[in-house]
Amino acid sequence: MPDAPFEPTACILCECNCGLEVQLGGEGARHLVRVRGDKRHPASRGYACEKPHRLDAYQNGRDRLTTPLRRRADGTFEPIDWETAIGEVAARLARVRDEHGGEAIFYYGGGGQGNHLPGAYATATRRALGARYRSSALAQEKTGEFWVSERVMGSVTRADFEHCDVAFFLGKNPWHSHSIPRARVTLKELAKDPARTLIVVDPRRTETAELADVHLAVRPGTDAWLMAAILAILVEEDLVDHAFLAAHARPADVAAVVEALRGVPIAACCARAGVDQALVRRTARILGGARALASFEDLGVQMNRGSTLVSYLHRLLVLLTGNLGKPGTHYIPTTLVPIASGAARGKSPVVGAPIIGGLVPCNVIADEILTDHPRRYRAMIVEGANPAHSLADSKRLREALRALDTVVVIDVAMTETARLADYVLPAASQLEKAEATFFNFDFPRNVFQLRRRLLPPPSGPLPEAEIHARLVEALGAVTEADVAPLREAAKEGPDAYAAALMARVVTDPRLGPMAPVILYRTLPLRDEVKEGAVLLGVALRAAMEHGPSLARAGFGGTPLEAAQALFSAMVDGASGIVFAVDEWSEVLGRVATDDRKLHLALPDLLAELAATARAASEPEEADPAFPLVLSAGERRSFTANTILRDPAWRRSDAEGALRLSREDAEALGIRDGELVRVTTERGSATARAEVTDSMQRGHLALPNGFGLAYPAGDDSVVTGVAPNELTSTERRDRFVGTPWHKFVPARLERLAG
Ligand SMILES: Nc1nc2c(c(=O)[nH]1)N[C@H]1C(S)=C(S)[C@@H](COP(=O)(O)OP(=O)(O)OC[C@H]3O[C@@H](n4cnc5c(=O)[nH]c(N)nc54)[C@H](O)[C@@H]3O)O[C@H]1N2
Ligand SMILES: Nc1nc2c(c(=O)[nH]1)N[C@H]1C(S)=C(S)[C@@H](COP(=O)(O)OP(=O)(O)OC[C@H]3O[C@@H](n4cnc5c(=O)[nH]c(N)nc54)[C@H](O)[C@@H]3O)O[C@H]1N2
Ligand code: SF4
Ligand SMILES: [Mo]
Repeated sequence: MPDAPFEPTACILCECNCGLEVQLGGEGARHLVRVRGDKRHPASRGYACEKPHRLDAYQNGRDRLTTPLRRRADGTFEPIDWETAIGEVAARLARVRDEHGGEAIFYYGGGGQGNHLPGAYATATRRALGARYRSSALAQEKTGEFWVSERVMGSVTRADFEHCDVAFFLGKNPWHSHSIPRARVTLKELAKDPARTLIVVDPRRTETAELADVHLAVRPGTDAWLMAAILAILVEEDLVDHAFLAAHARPADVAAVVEALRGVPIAACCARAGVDQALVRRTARILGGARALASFEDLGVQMNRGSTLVSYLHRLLVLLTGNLGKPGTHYIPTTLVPIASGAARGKSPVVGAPIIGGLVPCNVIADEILTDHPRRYRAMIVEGANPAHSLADSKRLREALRALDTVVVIDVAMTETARLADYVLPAASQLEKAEATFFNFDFPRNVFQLRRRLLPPPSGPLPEAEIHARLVEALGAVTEADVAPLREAAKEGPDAYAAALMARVVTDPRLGPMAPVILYRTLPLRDEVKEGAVLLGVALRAAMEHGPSLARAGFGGTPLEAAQALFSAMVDGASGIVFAVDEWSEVLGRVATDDRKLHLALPDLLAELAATARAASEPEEADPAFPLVLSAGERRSFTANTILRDPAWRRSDAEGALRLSREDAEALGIRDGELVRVTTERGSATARAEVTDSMQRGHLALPNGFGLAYPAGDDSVVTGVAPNELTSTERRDRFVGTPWHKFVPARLERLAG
């Protein structure tokens, strides 16, 4: 038999979503036999790292869910049919809504690294239930950056590493974590070109740091001092871009920032950060002298002490040096769905925590539940996420999930969170339905890919679009009478359908919020792209908001015409399409503050800077019981959050070693490969030690994505340490509540034997 053809899809293991081509084969032709980068994908252009070659472990995991499950009184699960499951879930959630208000129903997730269409369909379910509060992983990593960016620029930015002459990575290891297109190609090009400079700020000598021209091996948790020193040197040595600031910033802001930075004690800050002042000065001069600076901050600082201050200082670095709006610098992308929003609106009902970008801080979720406050959450829907594993303090989160009246989990696998649910609803895998992500941040040509369904789901699981459609129907929010006219219109062609949609749905306050489900139920689409229906709404919004960018990509005309053309291209472009073409000259015009100027001076964060600067020469306060700092959750070659659960997918670091320095190993009498016990204020775990020169003294690292239970024979086996058994919810940023996963006080001991 000839080999099956390679079919286009995308990788679902990190937010790059590189285009892939896969060949199906094996039993029932349901295995991913060969996987390679897709050269036709407009962003990744054939690139893929080592991880997607193991994607079959996702598609054919032994813990895949095959039927809806209902918890019995004794905690075990019984299989139930879909009709029972949908009926009972709808009835229980409706009861919570009727007794306590829809606000008591909390929604968590909506998609991981590869699957964002479920979140779009879930908006219908949330609206049908009147659910108001929600969160996702973004509220324990990016909300600080988003909030600061929103206040300074009215928008988030990304950067163009392909064309920069100076690249700056702050608490980020893109060699393994990627997050920029074709990361390793770009990093190697930077490293080998003598005219370009790669700068890495990381306590560990990471794979990226190995390639760097300058590695600032900052002491863990002291980036605020390092960044303050760099900025103060820029001011002291007059390396700021005055022309840029005169044109785009408010003079009073510039003056306030300059004055604040003049008060920073540079020598003390460098000493506190553990970096030689001469090296910091050299770095500041490179940054200040860059023709084009591209920079990226990530979890090393965003999940660490002073995270929001560091995000602010990073924005100041970019803007004081004028690195916004020209090739090789920062840009404001054209987005399809505003997932990276920093708008602060409202507070969480119990704790009063700020809601940024619509998300309740992950670290307060347990506090919002474990209370007798009348507005506590009573039910939770979890979709495409594993919060019992991924949120700080797993023990407390488990307790919170158990305290809820109803927990519904929609997932492909029996996860740590699903085990605590009242109802588990099995989802079709990302190869068994059409899927997409809204991590579309490229520039000047921005890319979107609707991946086709490559194989039908086995009997049992359903695509989330279908699950949400059934739920809203069971809740009575969409009836046959609502959808029948659209079905009729569809028979007359796309224009009649669009007209009916505008007249009957978009403008109807009851049906408007149900649009995703109505589109799914009525838009005639081929089976392999059926779940793409909601994209018609997405395309319509994009056409109304970003007409010129879409037109340059070939989607012109009236907004409706543009939307229809874009939607057709999305549905037909199996390897991804360019949906927006931008121009660098437009970027500064996208600054969306009220007066369209950069608001450099944020008083609360300047006060925080002043307090931090004052504290520069104070000694580090370490609890003698926990003298070391654990970074809980490092990205490595074979980690991918909890998307791949079968431990056999890893070709190295099978157990997820705990990394420590030679100095600490010697002091503690620990040899490479020995078992050690790591203890924090919240828990204790056993791991295998990896003694390495890449770690600095006092710093420990454990990988993320470990500690998952996976079936082995009649039993299940847990491999490695679940990082959040060791973290606490209280250690969090005081502005936006993001956790300090990278700064967990810890102690280490050798285990006998
Ligand atoms: N292989 C792989 N890639 C992934 C993922 C994955 O699970 N596996 N997950 C994806 C996701 S969801 C995300 S959010 C990104 C995250 O991507 P990254 O943020 O790059 O990932 P991490 O390895 O968690 O943290 C980055 C670095 O922070 C450093 N660090 C620790 N403490 C400090 C400190 O005090 N200061 C500074 N400056 N640095 C510090 C660590 O040494 C580490 O090298 O990765 C994405 N890519
Ligand atoms: N201590 C510590 N904790 C961390 C981190 C850390 O560095 N340290 N990193 C944090 C970060 S940055 C992130 S992004 C989070 C990630 O944590 P989460 O947001 O919880 O996401 P994942 O672990 O990726 O879990 C994704 C879930 O989606 C399921 N899934 C896969 N495909 C589908 C599908 O098609 N449909 C449905 N319904 N489900 C599907 C998978 O089985 C899995 O259960 O973890 C965070 N937690
Ligand atoms: S870089 Fe990310 S999306 Fe691309 S192949 Fe690797 S894990 Fe997959
Ligand atoms: Mo993440």
